[in-house]
Amino acid sequence: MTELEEIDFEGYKSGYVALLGKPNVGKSTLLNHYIGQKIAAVSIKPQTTRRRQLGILTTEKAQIIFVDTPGMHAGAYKLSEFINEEARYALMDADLILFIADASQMPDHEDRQLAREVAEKAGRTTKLLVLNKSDLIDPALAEQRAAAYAELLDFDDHIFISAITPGGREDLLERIIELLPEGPQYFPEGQITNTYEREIAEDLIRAVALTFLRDEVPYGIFVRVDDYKMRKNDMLYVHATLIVERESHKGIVIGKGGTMIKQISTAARQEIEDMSGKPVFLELKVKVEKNWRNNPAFLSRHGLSHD
Ligand SMILES: Nc1nc2c(ncn2[C@@H]2O[C@H](COP(=O)(O)OP(=O)(O)OP(=O)(O)O)[C@@H](O)[C@H]2O)c(=O)[nH]1
Ligand SMILES: [Mg+2]
Repeated sequence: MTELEEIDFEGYKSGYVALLGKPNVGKSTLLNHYIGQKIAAVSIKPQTTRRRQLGILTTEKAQIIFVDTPGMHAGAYKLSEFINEEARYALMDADLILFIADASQMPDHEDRQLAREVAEKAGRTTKLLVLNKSDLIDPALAEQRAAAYAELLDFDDHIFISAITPGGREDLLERIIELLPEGPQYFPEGQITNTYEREIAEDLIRAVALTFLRDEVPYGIFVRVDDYKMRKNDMLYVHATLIVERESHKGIVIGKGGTMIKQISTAARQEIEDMSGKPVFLELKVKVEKNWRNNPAFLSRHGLSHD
């Protein structure tokens, strides 16, 4: 018996809930919904999330610590090792695993690979199959889809939801609370994440760039916020650098006559204003760091390495 098990928490539940799933299934969208604020970047492209991020929901009955993770994927870059390890760490630490699937598609090799990882590293943890994007499927197909995903892993239960519409989301939350162990409030009541605003701003800028740019450029983008401070007039001043892998990508990010960088800047400023609740002055620069995704020194300097 551990020390925690000897304490009586009078029915209060708490624990770490890992949001796992291949890229683009809607993990960060769901996290933002439960937290009621956009703390995690979301985009239409896969590989938006690169690091683990906590979203802490404290209620009268429970404290649910969601751990958003990057979607595991097969990538040849050194950066992919970091991304996949981030998901693995969350998986090993979890009290409850939500395996998020895109119900609008059949399971594929990435779902199967993730299922193998989960079975291997968290065989005994409770696992819920969460079939997201159910707004996109024909209800007649639903149970057949659930059965196809249920074959991947020994799930304890499954539930259909849509991260962008009410309904299943509330049922899922109740189910999560039921399944969590009794425990203390690990984090103070008002804390909703462990990530600093400036890091969230980096992710938001990157997600905007992912959305605007053509396929070959986005994944080679790294955003670094160089300055993030309040000015006397109650304005938030943000200076950030978009780091790309090649000279040709720099041209694409800037665009003809600076049109692309202007579009990115306008949309990103709006996102940071929504997140911070303050008027924002945003200045963006573009810089080339050749092949940074495979550069151990760069990755380690920017916290993208576990070495
Ligand atoms: N129709 C529909 N779209 C959704 C739903 N959930 C998420 N999306 C969309 O799916 C896309 C990907 O969402 P994200 O939340 O960034 O996905 P993610 O799983 O965090 O992706 P990574 O961070 O890349 O692993 C976005 O365009 C979302 O708006 C849903 O329930 N229904
Ligand atoms: Mg994400």
